[in-house]
Formats: sequence, structure tokens, C-alpha cells
Amino acid sequence: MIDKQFDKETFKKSVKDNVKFLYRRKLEEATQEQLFQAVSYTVKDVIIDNWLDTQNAYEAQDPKIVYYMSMEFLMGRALGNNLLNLGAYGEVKEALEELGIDINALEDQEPDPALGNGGLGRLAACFLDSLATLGYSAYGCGIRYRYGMFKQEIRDGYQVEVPDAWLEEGYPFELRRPEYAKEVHFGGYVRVEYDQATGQNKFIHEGYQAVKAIPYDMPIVGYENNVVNTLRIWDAAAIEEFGFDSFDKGDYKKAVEQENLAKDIVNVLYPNDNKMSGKELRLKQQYFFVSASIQAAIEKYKKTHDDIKKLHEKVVFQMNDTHPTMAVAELMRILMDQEGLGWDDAWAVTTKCVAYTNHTIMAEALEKWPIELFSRLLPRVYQIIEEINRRFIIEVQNKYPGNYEKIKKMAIIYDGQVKMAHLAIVAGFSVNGVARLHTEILKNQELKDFYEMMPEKFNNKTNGITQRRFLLHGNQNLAAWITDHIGPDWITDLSQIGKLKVYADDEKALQEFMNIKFQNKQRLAKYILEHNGVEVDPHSIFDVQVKRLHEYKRQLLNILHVIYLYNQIKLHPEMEFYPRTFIFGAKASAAYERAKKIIKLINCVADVVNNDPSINGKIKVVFIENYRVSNAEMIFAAADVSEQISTASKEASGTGNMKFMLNGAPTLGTMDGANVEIVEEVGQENAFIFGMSADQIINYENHGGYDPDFIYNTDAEIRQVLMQLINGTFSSDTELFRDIYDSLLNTKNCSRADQYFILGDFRSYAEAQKRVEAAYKDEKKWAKMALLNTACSGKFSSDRTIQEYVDDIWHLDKVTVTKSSEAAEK
Ligand code: GFP
Repeated sequence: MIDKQFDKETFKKSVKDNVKFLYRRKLEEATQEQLFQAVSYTVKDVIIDNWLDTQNAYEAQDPKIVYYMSMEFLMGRALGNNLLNLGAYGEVKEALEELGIDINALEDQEPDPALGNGGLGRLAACFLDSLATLGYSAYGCGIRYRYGMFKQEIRDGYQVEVPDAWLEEGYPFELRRPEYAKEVHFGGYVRVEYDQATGQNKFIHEGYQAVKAIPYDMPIVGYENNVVNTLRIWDAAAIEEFGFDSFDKGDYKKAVEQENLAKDIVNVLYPNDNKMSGKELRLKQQYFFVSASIQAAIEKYKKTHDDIKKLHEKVVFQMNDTHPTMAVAELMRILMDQEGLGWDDAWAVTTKCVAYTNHTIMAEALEKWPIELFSRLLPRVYQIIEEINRRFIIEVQNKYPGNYEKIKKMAIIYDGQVKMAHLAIVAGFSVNGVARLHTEILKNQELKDFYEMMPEKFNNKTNGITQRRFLLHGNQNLAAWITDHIGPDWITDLSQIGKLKVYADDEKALQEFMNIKFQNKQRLAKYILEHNGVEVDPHSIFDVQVKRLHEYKRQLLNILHVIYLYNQIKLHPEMEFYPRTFIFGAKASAAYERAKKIIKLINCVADVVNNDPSINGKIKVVFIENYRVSNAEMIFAAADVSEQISTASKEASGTGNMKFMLNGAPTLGTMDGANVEIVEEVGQENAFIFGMSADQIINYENHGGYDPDFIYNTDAEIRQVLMQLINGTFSSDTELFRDIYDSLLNTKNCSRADQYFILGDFRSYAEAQKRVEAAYKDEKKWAKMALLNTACSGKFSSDRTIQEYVDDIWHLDKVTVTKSSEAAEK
């Protein structure tokens, strides 16, 4: 068990002191924001002791370290989570109550550090939580964006993006570490010099612009194990010397310009709309954090090791998607140009240090950079990639003599572009997909040539989520109930949750389980009333789709089906219909017009449906504004139905699906991504599966033959729904949704009609929705199904995923951290 972290009286005194020292105020006078800061600093004190102890343990035990390189970390709020993981939530809650402070209100003061778009960034955050909890030495490496993911406001049904200045009030859970600052170089040219002594050419990068990278460390608290790992995110600043120089010459303006130029690098998080945008600043961001992180990793290694050729024994870099793929060339550069290794030695080390995770098969998302841009911005790095490419092409030629098709398809540099995925695969010792189906599609379709040439590199790591945030914190009543029934082991070993299966037919247990769900629905209903002004009935089915807005995720299918139901109810007012609340939450990338129109459509449908007295409130539609980690926790806890309805083959894994399952919401979904494995765990009978399979979709895509117009022409009800998009039913502006309508049919404005097979899957979806209704009406059956979803979610913990990464890819050593007597005495 963990040592006692908090003494209530000391804690209370420290909060009071912090209020006094930080704000010159008495506790009673402090604002909620000030209280949040004061409490957070008190908590941070405890964390820092553990952080130091962790560092000591790591120094003594010298474990291998994984550097998880990611452009995104969607952390969510830290205060509550840190308290839980410290094992001090209950005590602190009480201490705060004694001071007259409500912990929930305090937690609500914290901004959500939203340094990520969606699944990819949230996965990185879950992984850090699991790494610390399992006792592995790990750094998250990323960027300290000044503005995180925008805040979404809905005005007149439209999404409006508002800047998220999350650092405005100061963020208590970060530590600036200027002593570890690094220089990163852009532009310039490479001079080649012959070195007499070694008989080798030396490559000297000159005329570059230098930017300073300053790390900020955020503690990642393991669950009740004293471990505190680090998320290291980099801020950018101008190099002082340059500034002073300019000051000397009286060129103040230039110095300010340099500072601004540097700051630009970390200003904004780029949106993820599964489309590669090719912006120079984005490339700069990538190199900026990759270079700084690798320099720091090598510096750390060299402090206690002297053979750089053994770097891979202590260091592994996991590249979260292709965004950090520059790591390959940057590591080569440092090993050769700074550490003096020859090409072969440097390559041998690099290819044992880097591994790559793929998160999407959407072709338009694959990163390709124009040679012109790449070589201008990163001349030395580009040179190295050229050489990697040259050698790789020779390998391909040797393996497939005369097969130029292969070269065309596999080259790292081709058609004037640098293909980052190819670089990642060629250099990485491991390539993994994020769910079984996804990995199979990579092997057999998207990356087939690479798989055939180097099958040993390919492996699957099905994603997972942390049960500590998404159940223990987000659904505290259910968590307590589970612990009452099966003990607390599930918190660090989710497979234990399977023990709940014995309650599947226990009426009392089922009743309690559903009562908790009902309370959570009431909590969400209250939130919706406060935020949307819409009254929803917690007795209705809460049918939820929350995730980024993208056409492949098919929020459009969902809302078209709502329209269809609405038509049915109006046409047959007498028909039996179980009241349903359709809840959406989604941000659309700011430049993704169609996605934004879909948000508007959802809100227009909501307006009509929610205000039509003739349907007696049977359907309500709610679009929750500003979907983010903090409200997600509450939404998952309250959901009855989990909408996971992507076009099969398009969603690599999904992780929201796992969070719903954990909280007892059956999946209504396609056989896509990790849904396949969810169904495998919980059984077909406890999910609602519909739609075309990945094979069918891929077959249509490869051979054509899908014709949405045929469906439109032969199915009057579907036709009616589509007509309502352009006949004024939901907007007096009949052109407003024309683009959506056009995208579904072979109109002259559409290149690929219904690319995501919405009409093709419509009937099957509607039929699955009928099964949902029938199942829900049978209270006992539904309760059993819901409970079994929770009970069968054991596989989907990120602890399991991380252990697989450790076993198959990273080979890390487990570390135990004991509290030093000094810290324990405090
Ligand atoms: C992406 C993929 C998802 C996958 C996550 C994490 O997330 O299918 O679950 O990465 O691997 F698309 P999104 O950015 O789409 O949310």
C-alpha cells in the first residue's frame, strides 16, 4: 500500500499559506480560481517529492527509457486525476470540505490542457498514465502549444472557433527547466570538408537560423506507486545572443522579430482533418520538438554511459504516427556529425532505437513533403534522408530485380516528395497498427509491399484507455460499486473486472448498476439544461456519438436517421416508440467546411425536432458544445448507447468505443477498428452490429459498383430524408445543405458520390436501431447487457496495451520507487 501522502491538517495549512503567499488574501476572500491554484500548488509539493524519489530510483536502477514522441498530448485536467493516482482524493475532498470548499467546483476551474485533436493525442495521454502506473521509465515528448485545441462555441447552430489560451492564468502543474534548453537549427546550407585525420568527409551545417527550445515538465503520476514520470513539452524562444547582438547594433526591431519568429513555432496546434496540409510551419514544429527531444535524450544517456553504440540498450523512441519521423534522420545526424560514428554504425544504432505506430489508412492523411520545402528548411537532414533512400532503393532492386513498380511504390523520395511513412518503416524496427483489423489492412492493402519485404517488423497493438480517468474519476459511483463487489484490483488490472460477470443475472446487482447509470444520466441532463437550455428526460435512451467530426465517422448517417425517425413518428403518431435523446459532441477542423455544415445540420434538426409539439418529446437532439476530455468523462458515464458507426475499414481503432463499453454502454457499430474486438469480448448478442464489412467496402473501392443513386431512386423513405435537406424543412435557406445533399449523389458537383457509403448502410443501421429499442424496452435484458459490457472490457485497458509494447517492442525494465525517509517525514 502507498505511504500516507497527506496529513489533513498540514494540507489545510498549506492551502491557507498558499492563498496568503500567492494572492495576499485570506481563504475566505479567495476566488475559486485562486483556490484552485493554491490547492494545486499544495498537491504539486507532494508530487515533487515523489518525482525526486522516482528520479533517484531511476538513477540507481538505470532502466531503459522509452521516449514517446508525439505532436499531441490531450491530457485533460490534472488536479483530480493526480489526487486519485496519489491515493489522496478522498482525504483531500474531506479536508477541502472542512475548509468549506467543494472539490468538484475546484476541479471545474482547471482549464483542459488540450494539446491534441482527438484519439491520437488522447491515446498518448492514456499511455503516459499506464507507463507510470506500471513503473516504466518514460518521457512524453511534445510541444507546449500556447493555444491548444480551439474552444468551440455554437452560435446560431454554427461552430465558432475561439482561441484556447490555456496558459493565461498560469498552469500550476508545469515546471520550466531552462537549464535543459537546446538549440534547433533551420535553413542554411551544408559545407563538406575532407578530414585528413579520419579520411572521411565532414558535413558542416552553416548559415542557419537558431531557435532555442526550452522544456517544461509536467508530472505524470502513477497510481499509488510513488512513480512520477515526465511529459516534457518544448517552448520556443529566440537565441539570446542573437538578440543582444541586435541590441548592440541598435536593431531592436530585429530582435523582437526574431523572438516572434521563434514563438510562432509553438503558437498553434494544427488541426487533424485527416488531410495533409503541407504547411512550412508544421514541418518546423515537427523538427523543433524532435531535435530538442533527441538531443536531450542523448545528453541524458551520455551522463552515465560512454558507448554511444549501445544507445539502443537504454533508449527507444516511439514515433506516434509519422509526425515525429524526422527522428530517424535527426538521430543519424547527431550520431554521425556530433558523435563521430560512420554511416553503418549510426544506421545500426538508429534502426534499433526507432519504432513507428500508424494510426490511419486514409490516403489523404499520409504525410508527404515537397523536396523543395524540406531541403530548404532542413538541408542536412534532407541530405541524410536522400542517402537512406539511395541505399534502400538498392535493397529493393536487389530483392526485386527489374521491378521498377516496386521502387515507384516504395521509395522514400519520389515524385518530388519525401514520404514520411516510408522513411518510418524503412528505419523503424517495428511498425504497428492500433487494432487487429487495422493492422491486417495495413499488411494486406496499404503497406502491402513493405509487409512483403520486411514482414518481421509488422505487429499489432490494439489501443486501450486508462480506467483510472474514465471510470475511477469520471464515474465515481460506479467505481465505488465495482470495488464493493469485486475489490479494488481492477484499478490496476482491468482484467479483474471480468469478476463482475457473476452478477449478470443477479437482479439486485443489476438494479443497482442501472440506478447508478440513471444518476449519471441525471447529472448529464442537468449539464445539458444548463449549457444547451434543452430539457431532456433521463428516462429516455441516451444515444451518444462523441468524437471528432469527420465524414468517415459518419455523424451524418446518425442525423439522417434521426430525420427518418422523425418522419416516421409524424406519419404514424400512434406507433410505439421509446423516447430517445440523441446526443452529439464534436469539433470540426476549422477549415473543414462540410464537417462544419454537418454540425449546423445537427443543430437545425435539433431546433425543429425539439420544438415540434406533435411528437410529444419522443425525440430530442442535443449538440453538446465544446466537447473535450472533462465533459467526455461525464458523457461516457451517462451513455446508454455507444455510436461507433464509421465506414468499415476507415476507423483505425477508435478509443471512445472502449470508454463507453467500460461505462456500461453497448456498442451500436460497424465491424470497424476495435469494434471488432469489442464484439469478440462481449459477444454479438451484447452489441448492435450493422453495415458492410471492411472487405466489402474495400472491394467497392477497388472495383467500383456502388451506386447511391440506385438507393435514392428505389427507396422512397431515404429519398424523402435527402429531399428534406434541400426543401426548407430544416432551414429556410434551401441552399444551406445543398453541398451535403450533393456529396451523397452522383450530381454534377460530386466527384465520388457517397464516398462513405451512408446510403449503402442506411437500412442496415435503421434496422440495428430498431433492435436497440427492442432490447432497451426489456429492462432486465438491457441491464444485463450493460453490465456485461463493463464486465467484458478488461482487454481495453491501456495498461494491457502498454505491457504489450513493453514485451514486444520496447523491452523496458520495471522499476520500484520507495519514498525517501525525508519525503515521508514531511
Ligand atoms: C486516430 C484514429 C483512431 C485511433 C486513434 C488512436 O484518432 O481510430 O483510435 O488515432 O490510435 F483515427 P482520431 O484522431 O481519428 O481521433
